[in-house]
Amino acid sequence: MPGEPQADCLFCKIVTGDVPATIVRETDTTVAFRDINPQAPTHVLVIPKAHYPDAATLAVQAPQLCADILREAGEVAAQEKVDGTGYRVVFNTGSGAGQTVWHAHAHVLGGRGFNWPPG
Ligand code: DGP
Repeated sequence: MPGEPQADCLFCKIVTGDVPATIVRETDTTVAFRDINPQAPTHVLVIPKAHYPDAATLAVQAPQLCADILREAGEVAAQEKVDGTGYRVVFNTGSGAGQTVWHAHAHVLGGRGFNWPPG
């Protein structure tokens, strides 16, 4: 079933509390926690509690969750006080783009300058 928890998924284990994480926000449908390997002063991951392997699959199978994640990304930025200067929201999708965890997640990065195009 789409959205069902996966026993071997690291982020599903963060949702259940079986793997610890520094959670900064939580809603009925999402969890936001600090990235273990931060790439900016603020680096928070926003995930759906339900399991979808990547953002593209999430968009097709559970579009409301995409809206929830983007709303929460904005809430994280405001809570972290990086919304004024600007922040970046990234969905690495596919291994060629750097995706390493196969549970959809948005990176919310802020607190420093950013280049374009991204590396
Ligand atoms: P990506 O490369 O886009 O799939 O991003 C996965 C991110 O997940 C990466 O920036 C590091 C982070 N990460 C991996 N393992 C853990 C963990 O156990 N805890 C936390 N908080 N973050 C993790």
